[in-house]
Amino acid sequence: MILDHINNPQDLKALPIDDLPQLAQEIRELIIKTTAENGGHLAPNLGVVELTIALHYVFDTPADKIIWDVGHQSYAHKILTGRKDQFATIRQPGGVSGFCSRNESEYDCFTTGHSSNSVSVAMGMAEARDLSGQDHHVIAVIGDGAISGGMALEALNHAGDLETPMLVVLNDNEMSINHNVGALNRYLSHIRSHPKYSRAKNNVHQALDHLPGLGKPLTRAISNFKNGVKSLLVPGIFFEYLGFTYLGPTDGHNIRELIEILRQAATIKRPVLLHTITVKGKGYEPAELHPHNWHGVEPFDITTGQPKSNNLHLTYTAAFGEALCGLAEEDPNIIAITAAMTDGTGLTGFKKQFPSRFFDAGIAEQHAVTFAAGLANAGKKPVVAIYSSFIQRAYDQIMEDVCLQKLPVVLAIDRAGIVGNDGYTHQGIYDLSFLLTIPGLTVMAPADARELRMMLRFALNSERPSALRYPKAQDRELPLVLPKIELGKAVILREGGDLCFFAIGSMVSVALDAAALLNKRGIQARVVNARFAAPLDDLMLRDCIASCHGRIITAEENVQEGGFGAACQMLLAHSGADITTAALPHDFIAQGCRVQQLEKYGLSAERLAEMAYNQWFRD
Ligand SMILES: Cc1ncc(C[n+]2csc(CCOP(=O)(O)OP(=O)(O)O)c2C)c(N)n1
Repeated sequence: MILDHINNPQDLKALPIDDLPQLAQEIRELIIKTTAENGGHLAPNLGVVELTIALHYVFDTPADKIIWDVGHQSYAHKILTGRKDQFATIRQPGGVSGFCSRNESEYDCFTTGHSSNSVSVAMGMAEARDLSGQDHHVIAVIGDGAISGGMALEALNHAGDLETPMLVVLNDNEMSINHNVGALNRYLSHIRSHPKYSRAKNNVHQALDHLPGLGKPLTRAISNFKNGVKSLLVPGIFFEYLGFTYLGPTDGHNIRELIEILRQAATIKRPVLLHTITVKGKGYEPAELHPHNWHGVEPFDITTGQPKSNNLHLTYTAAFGEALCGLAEEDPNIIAITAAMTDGTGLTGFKKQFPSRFFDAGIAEQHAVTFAAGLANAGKKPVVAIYSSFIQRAYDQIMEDVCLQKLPVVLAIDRAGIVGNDGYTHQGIYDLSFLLTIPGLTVMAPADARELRMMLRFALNSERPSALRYPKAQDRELPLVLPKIELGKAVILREGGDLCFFAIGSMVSVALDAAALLNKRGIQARVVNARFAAPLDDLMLRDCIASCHGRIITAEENVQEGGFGAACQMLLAHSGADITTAALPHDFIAQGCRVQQLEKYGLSAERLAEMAYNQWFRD
């Protein structure tokens, strides 16, 4: 095996180019085998194996800097940069990260996970290089989905203007997670479908540039004519107008061709955009055939392509999708919006059933939220479904365009809480804190899927902006009748006078279990399902203080600072109550198993019961 002898880019550079296709094959096999065991981003990684080899073959990393947008496609990069032997631990607790991480390797020069920032990062690093009189290369590798994100477009606009030498490699596989959307995508597909333009490009440039000039007016006319003809004939003219030298499109699986064009790009002392065409899922047939099913996968059987565990339990995501379809049947004003995460947010069924009322805004969380504000302003009932971590991008839009204007937009915030194997960049553990600062926003979290349905209906009937947050978890139905939702009203699920668990969302069932454990020790805990983090149920909190000797433990799957518990503490600041907040630490939390991490941070039934016992009942 060639790969046995490759531990870093220096080893790679010692290989003849003819060996590189075989190396690519071996890396692919390792990626497929490992992803089948651990799960991960299979299709994006299979598409960039040749590109990764070529980049490390031509450039001199880590002195030259490569920034992988999102970083979900960095597996081959990790294998080639000293992490081959740990690769089996990818996405596992304590193992190699599934994204690029500055903590992990000097070859990962930026920690990534959120899309569309690589051009900005690369540009900053390139400017700093020039200001410091250094001369290394800076390269951003960005997908055709990510390049349509607002940040990437802002950076392209700026980079072309500054003329700082840098290379943007556009990895165009015609896919985001689902099929790509938008006008830029149509433009790229136009270039892809006319490969002959590529070969013609240099000739066209040269021929036009050598047309003779005959006096000023004629020169202007000829110049206009040249630009007109170029825009018809030169691929990538859009990028050229932005100030980039456009190279390509080139076959992203032909290593020799890639090496040649990268060497050429490295000689150009201005911003260059290299457009490579790749196949998402390349080399594993099921992934090539259905790349969107293979973007991110759970462990699977390589021969059949079937997932190893068949999970038939209802997730909150599925419950949300079904509930929204049911409500949309009753109300034609309901509209669903995703930011490039149709499947992930459970909207696939809605898209099929109500195609004209479904919008995929692309990787554009900010735009998706303000687009919803526009719809709500004109009388529609928009529901924007976004993961907690990604909606961080739209904080300003929620504040200014939705809440300041009191528009009844519903934010359906999925993956709120610990997310598991994706780790640091994807944790949804800050949303309660940043949403609670916004005046006039109703913030809810359901205790089970039935309550999620009730809350969604409540939010859609509300005249205020609402946020509804729910975890990456399966439903565990509470064995209780749930009273109807009333704004800012909590409900008592279990009576007890020794202490009170005042819990929200996923922590309600955990608190019920903790109360059952305390009951075995003769301690009676009241359990309250808070339902709302804003507005808080002031009366209920004061009743709990009076009925439970002022002993309250709040519980939430969010960081401590600025969260639900902190809001309760603030509300009761002068009440004399003894409030303890059970929450996640104010930190960035690494990849791991959700259940184990909740246990570690004190958010399991055993740990909550222990907390109560140690605080008030140990003699
Ligand atoms: C801000 C943000 N929104 C959404 C995502 C989720 N996400 C991860 S990869 C991806 C698609 C990226 O598509 P593309 O750039 O074309 O790369 P490909 O996976 O096709 O290689 C999306 C939407 C994210 N990582 N960051």
